[in-house]
Amino acid sequence: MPANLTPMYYKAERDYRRAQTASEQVDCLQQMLQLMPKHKGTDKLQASIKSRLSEARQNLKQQINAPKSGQAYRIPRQGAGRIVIIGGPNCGKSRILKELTRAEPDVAPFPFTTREPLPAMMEYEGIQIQLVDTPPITVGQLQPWLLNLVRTADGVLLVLDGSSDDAPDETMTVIREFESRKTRFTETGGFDEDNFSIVNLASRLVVTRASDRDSQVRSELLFEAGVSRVPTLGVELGDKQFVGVLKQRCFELLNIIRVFTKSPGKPPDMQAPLTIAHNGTVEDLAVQIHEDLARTLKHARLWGHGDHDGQVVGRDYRLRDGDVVELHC
Ligand SMILES: Nc1nc2c(ncn2[C@@H]2O[C@H](COP(=O)(O)OP(=O)(O)OP(=O)(O)O)[C@@H](O)[C@H]2O)c(=O)[nH]1
Ligand SMILES: [Mg+2]
Repeated sequence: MPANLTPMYYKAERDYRRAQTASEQVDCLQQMLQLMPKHKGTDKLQASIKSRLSEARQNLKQQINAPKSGQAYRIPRQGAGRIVIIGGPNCGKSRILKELTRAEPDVAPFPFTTREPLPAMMEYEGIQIQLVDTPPITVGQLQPWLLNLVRTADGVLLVLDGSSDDAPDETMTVIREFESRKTRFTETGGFDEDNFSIVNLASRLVVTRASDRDSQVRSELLFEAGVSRVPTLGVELGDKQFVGVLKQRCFELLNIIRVFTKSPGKPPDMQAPLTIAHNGTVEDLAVQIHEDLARTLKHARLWGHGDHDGQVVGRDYRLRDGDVVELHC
């Protein structure tokens, strides 16, 4: 039996995946339970959410009672999505952040330069995407805060130094550190269907110093060693042409579309698109703006990919990147 989950439920589930603390997780799971239609088709999902809820409550209790230990960073979410840049030492993580944003991270030709995470905003065709540079990961050195930052991200750039013979092993180490903590890098993200504690992250392998003629061989070694294949992009960061391509790949990684809204009789604000998931509907757009709007929404008018300008469409109509929408209650 189909679960027939609503856009409001999916929004709560997305918030849960992004929740950075046990307390936020508890709130989101409670909301998911509340928003879920209760019938045979959702029995399994309900049971799974209830068990995750009791686990999150347990974690929350432990955190409250335990003395504070280890490093913690609180990085507020901004923009249409968050992409975390990770990799071994000296592979070019900070240089990527420097090229794609206005941030000025320390970039140096020696390893272990970056000690703390650094967020910065990347502009891409009217939307802002948050990128986060991170310290290098080596054997046994994956800090809990970094694991949490990555598991709650919307996407990951896994960076491999195309000019170094050590890079395949170093990158493999990074992958294993995450894998042993139920975190995998895959082409598209999401929870594992059979085991909700496994998080699959939408990822791209970025091979820096790609002008090195063996760079491709080095990245292939990784996949030949059994790592599941993710789309790969070779870049030479001194060359500006790669910056545009890398930005576009970051946008694609988030799997979102840009939609412009307008009020009746007024032109749309083409400077400030909203973003919704790829394949998102008119109702998803309304949920994004305000839950009340989603409840009272009757129909929408569409300019863009419809049959004709101003076409009337229902709440289930699937929007496309660049559509202009007027919502009517
Ligand atoms: N020519 C060239 N140099 C690169 C490229 N990517 C990175 N570099 C250089 O490689 C060095 C290391 O880059 P960083 O960005 O500091 O490396 P990182 O991964 O942040 O290093 P840690 O913070 O130590 O982990 C710097 O000198 C960069 O300018 C590239 O594609 N081409
Ligand atoms: Mg760095």
